[in-house]
Amino acid sequence: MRIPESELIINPDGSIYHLNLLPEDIANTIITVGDPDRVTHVTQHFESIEVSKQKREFKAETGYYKGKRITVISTGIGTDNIDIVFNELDALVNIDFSSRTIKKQHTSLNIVRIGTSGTLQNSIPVDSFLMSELAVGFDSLLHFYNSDHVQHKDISNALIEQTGWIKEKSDPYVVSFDESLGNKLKSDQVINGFTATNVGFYGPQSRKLRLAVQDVELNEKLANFSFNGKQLTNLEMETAGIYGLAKLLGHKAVSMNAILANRATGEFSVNPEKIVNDLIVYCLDKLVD
Ligand code: R1P
Repeated sequence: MRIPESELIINPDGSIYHLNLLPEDIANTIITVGDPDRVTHVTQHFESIEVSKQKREFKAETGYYKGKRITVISTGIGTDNIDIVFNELDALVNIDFSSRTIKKQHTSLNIVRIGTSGTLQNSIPVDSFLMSELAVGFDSLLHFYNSDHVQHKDISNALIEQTGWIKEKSDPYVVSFDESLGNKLKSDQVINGFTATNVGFYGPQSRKLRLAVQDVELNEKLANFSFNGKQLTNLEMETAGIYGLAKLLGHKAVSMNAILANRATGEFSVNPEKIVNDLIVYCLDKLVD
């Protein structure tokens, strides 16, 4: 079936609407980062760069690291941007732009988020690396798709019950990483985690500046939540959207977090650039292993 012009918007040069990329511009291995400036922090380690494009907060570079073709793209902040980035990356590989039809042969991308995050648990030190094995989304993104089959409802139901989640907030959805890609990125340097993805940085993550939050105990309740021995480890703003859309679209995704803050102790990394760069080099080397 032909996808109309209003649904799949292609720029006059043949590139996809927001990302400004052509199908041939991207590799099958993709690294997503939040901050557009972090793209070159990754590609500075490449031996060559063949594509460098930017539109809005979406900066992308494709090049080679130790002989492997990799695309690095910034998503900006939040799962609303993840919706755009993941649908458009998928369209670049799985939709034929000339006929506007879905290709018969599906291409699965390997996608690694290299992001920053704050831990909820006293026991997880600042400056550690954490891989999200599970993620819970407090945004509503996944509820706009037919997604029951990729959600772990038993876990989200337990979370609603244990935290007294109010109905005015969107129902949490729980999704998981891709185990095979996770195994590639794992080591004893990496903590396995259960990440909470929230819809904002301040109130939604219980940061109080001038506004009162609805539930002052939310972070404590999240830290104390437990399901079959699994506990929530950290807070950020993209992982659940990434896992949900990757599963729905048939891609493999893993979110790697540099823990910059400990929300339980109030501590913040003294050298955040170093820990993020260390995580970048760690992930690049694991991807070419
Ligand atoms: C908030 O400061 C941003 O930092 C974290 C959050 O997920 C959010 O995007 O990740 P990044 O450093 O990858 O952007």
